[in-house]
Amino acid sequence: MAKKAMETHNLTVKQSYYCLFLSIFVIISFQASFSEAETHYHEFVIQAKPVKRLCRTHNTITVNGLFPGPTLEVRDGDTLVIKAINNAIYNVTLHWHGIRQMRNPWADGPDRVTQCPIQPGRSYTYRYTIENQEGTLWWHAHSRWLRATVYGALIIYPKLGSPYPFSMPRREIPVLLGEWWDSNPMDVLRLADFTGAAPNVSDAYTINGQPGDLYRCSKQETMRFPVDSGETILLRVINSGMNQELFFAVANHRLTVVAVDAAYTKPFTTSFIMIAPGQTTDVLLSADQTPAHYYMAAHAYNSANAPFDNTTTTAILEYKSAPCNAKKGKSSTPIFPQLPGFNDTNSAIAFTSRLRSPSKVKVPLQIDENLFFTVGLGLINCPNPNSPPLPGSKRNSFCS
Ligand SMILES: [Cu+2]
Repeated sequence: MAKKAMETHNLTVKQSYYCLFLSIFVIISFQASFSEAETHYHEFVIQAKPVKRLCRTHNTITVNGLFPGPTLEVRDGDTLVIKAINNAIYNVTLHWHGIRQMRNPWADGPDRVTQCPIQPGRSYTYRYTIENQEGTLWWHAHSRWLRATVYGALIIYPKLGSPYPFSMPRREIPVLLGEWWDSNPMDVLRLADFTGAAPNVSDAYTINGQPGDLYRCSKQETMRFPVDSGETILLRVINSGMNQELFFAVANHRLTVVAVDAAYTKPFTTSFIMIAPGQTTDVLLSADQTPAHYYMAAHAYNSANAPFDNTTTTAILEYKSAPCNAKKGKSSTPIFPQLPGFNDTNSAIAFTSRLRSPSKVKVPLQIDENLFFTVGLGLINCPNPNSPPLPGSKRNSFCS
């Protein structure tokens, strides 16, 4: 009897050990499958910095003194923790454009919609995880017109071991298109609010913060992108401008569109793209032309009968093996691309109508007629000593 009890006891001990080992194994393998995901910590100090463009220096609001701001590089599944410290004189928030903030609106950023603005001298920490998104996005200020200068690229690579759905480019270049005012953008908006008229149009477009060769006092700083002959380059084009839709092209090079707004597309080849503010477009470019210098350029697509900035921004695609005279920029000016005309709606539509999903999308055929609406109102009265009260509100607002 005692022997039997001992055997039963031994069996129970063995079973417990077995269970323990199994649990440890399950925990370890569970962690292993997620160990690739990283958490990235950043400090974004929003501060004024002297920035000289178009011959004049402005006290420009930047992140960490950079214009454009820092590029965030992560993988799908990673977490970003960004402490925004406001050392500027304006209230500010930051928005992570295109990130699906599922059940996490506190990190989305619209000023007075999902958070009170960060007051001068204060800070706020944004924390979010990338869930099943990859490609090019961007971040920007979401308070008044601070985003004219407070913005940067947000690049999401696929999970470790997952390839792009196209052959691996040898080089990747973020191309941030922007709009520059030869004044304080906050004053441009203030004036428009005061007069009721449309805000003044920008004075220049920029590529990675530089207007390029066609503007006064800009030629020395024009963005140059050195490339090797024969390589494939992924241009991650972002329209971080305030208002203007833009045409973009690279002289003598065709562009293969592979993604827009961090969603892959059915690849197609084009001589130009049209990109709206807030949008991103990833294009592959093959450096298969005669080694030389080629302009990439952007100008407005503007079909409305309204004033617009009709200037053109440029950067230079430089083949490293280009002859020396091209390198010194002396005898040979870079070749200029053909951009559609400002009001060429046919070209704009012809481009956008080619955007397709890479595979068939399942559309629900059984339509549920029950619609479910939710409306939320932010009822926290944001302390906002720096802004005048908004019409119809007690210093809190529901718009952005
Ligand atoms: Cu945005």
